[in-house]
Formats: sequence, C-alpha cells, structure tokens
Amino acid sequence: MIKKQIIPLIILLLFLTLTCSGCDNNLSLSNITYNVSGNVSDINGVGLKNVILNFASQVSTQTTEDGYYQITGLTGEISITPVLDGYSFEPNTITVNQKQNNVDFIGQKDNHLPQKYTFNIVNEYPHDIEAFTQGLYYEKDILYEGTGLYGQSDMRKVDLETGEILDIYKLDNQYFGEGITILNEKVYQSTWKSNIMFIYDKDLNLIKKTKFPFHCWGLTDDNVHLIMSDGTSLIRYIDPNKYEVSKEIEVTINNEPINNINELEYIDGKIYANIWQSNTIIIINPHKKKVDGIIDLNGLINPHLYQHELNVLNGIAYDPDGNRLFVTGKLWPKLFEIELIPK
Ligand SMILES: [Ca+2]
Repeated sequence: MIKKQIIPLIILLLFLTLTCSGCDNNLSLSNITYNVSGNVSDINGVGLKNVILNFASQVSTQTTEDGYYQITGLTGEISITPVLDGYSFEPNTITVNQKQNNVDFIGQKDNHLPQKYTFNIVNEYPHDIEAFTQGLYYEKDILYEGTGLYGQSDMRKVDLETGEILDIYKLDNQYFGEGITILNEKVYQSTWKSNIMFIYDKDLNLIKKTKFPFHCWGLTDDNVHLIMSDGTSLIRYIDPNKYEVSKEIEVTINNEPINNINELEYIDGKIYANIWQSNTIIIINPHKKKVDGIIDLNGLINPHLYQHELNVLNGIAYDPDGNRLFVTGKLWPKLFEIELIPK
C-alpha cells in the first residue's frame, strides 16, 4: 500500500525537476559553453580591478588586476551590471548566442570631473595671416580651410608643409563662411545667418548651394551625420540629405551648460570643440553626453606675433593615420601640431 503511494510521488518529483530546468527566461546555465568576457576600465582606458559584474543578478564574477573578466556557461538574453564603489556604469543587455561574447564597460567616476590637459608643440607650420579660420579639416597632407568675415570668406585647400594655397573658392560678399567638413567625398561649408550650405567636390568645384535650416558655427561629421554647433551649448547631429535633426546634445560640466561652442573635430568617437574667445578646447563624449576633457592652450602662440583683434583660437583638424592633432587660430601666422599632456 505504501509503495503504491510512493511511486507516483517519485514520478511527480522527477517531472517537476525536469520541467523546472528551463524555468528562467533571462538566464540559463546551459550545457553549451558560451563565454562572456571583456574589459572594465575608467575613461582613460585604465583597467579597474575588483569590479563585481552581476549577470541578471543570478551569477557574478569579478575583474582581475587589469580589469578583465570572463564568465562561462551562459546563454540567452542577459543583462550585465558592473558594481564598484566610487564609479557608475551603464548596464548592458546582450544576447549570448556564440562561443565568445565581448562586452566592455567604462566606469565614470562619481562626481566625474573632466580630465585637464596641457600640450606640447610637436610641429609648427605656416598659416595665412589673412585667413579668418572658421573651419579646418585634414586629408592627405592637405588642409581644407573655410574662412569667415563678410567680403573675405572663402573655401581653400592648403599645403600643410608650405602653407601654399592650392585651390580657393571665394564666397560672394553677402556670405560669412563658417564650419567645414568632408562627408561622403563632398566638402560642406556652412554659413552664418544666411541659412545656406555650400557643397563642393574635393577640387573645390561648387556642386550646389542648398538651404540649411540652422545658423551654423562649427561643423564636423561622424561619417554618417553632419555634426554642428551654433554658438550655444547645443550640438546637433544632422542628416546630410534632409537636414533634419537626428540627435541633440546639450554640453554641460557639472550640470552647467557650456556656451560658445565653435569649431569642431570628430576624433575617435569624441567631439573636440573650440570654445569661442578662449584658449580652451573641450572633449565631448557624445555617447555619455559628458565633457571628458578640457585642453588648456594658453601660451600656444606668442601674442606679440600678431596684431589683430579677433585672433582667437579656432581650428581643429586631425590626421587619423598619423594620429596628429592640428590647431590654429583666426588670422594666426602659425598652425601647430600638438600632443596632449594630462595635467
Ligand atoms: Ca575641424
């Protein structure tokens, strides 16, 4: 009699055990060995040790001395949350469906303040003292430079080494040239207040003038969007075909807006921006909507070298192959290649 009661009970227990092995929708430790691994670092790329990574809060692992972590035996959709005192992280959700799955994390120090930089001059090059620099872009030893002021605005190609003007397109007197960039093999030159964008080929033959719905100051691109400033704290990502806003970032430090954002350069996923009428370039992290760095360029040029009143720092260009950063100013006699030194 007792045996008759026990056998169905054992069958029921076996059934429950078998069916419950797949109960968890978010995470299952499967027989197939899938790895999730990656690095956890601070914004300067330094690995953070002892970071606890919670995987859907069911299992966890910890980073090693150099910030590396790995966990084995996961599958399905998994959310990962790193935890370390003094740092904040954005959690990440991934679908683990291959042998190696890589997820990196960058920890933002709580009460994060931007890294400050000073500079070393690596090279000096001649710069036209008549060029009221509004936009600067580097490609293959050539600088593309857009200049401003009514009656003096132009778009030019300049030999980096000699400063020789190789090509020039002069704007009509009613246009005040602003930022430039090259996107999809076209040179874009924006203008101030006239709502016109000039578009050239790389020999500076004008392809067309188009209506542009913004008063642009600085211009750069991320290979997909035009990215513009307008003298406020706003950075706009613009669809280059429709001129519609894809994304907007308000640039702040400690929740205070940074105004007068001017010439721009997109470098390794970050936006370098001149602050008008200052010797400062800020490094904006567009993904975190934070300022990661502040470059102090005081002392870059000897003020006795020039006479003009409006000669502020303006002009950032980057050579991605040579990792060279170029800066100049309006009506400056020199253009500099600089390297950044953390303070
Ligand atoms: Ca630029």
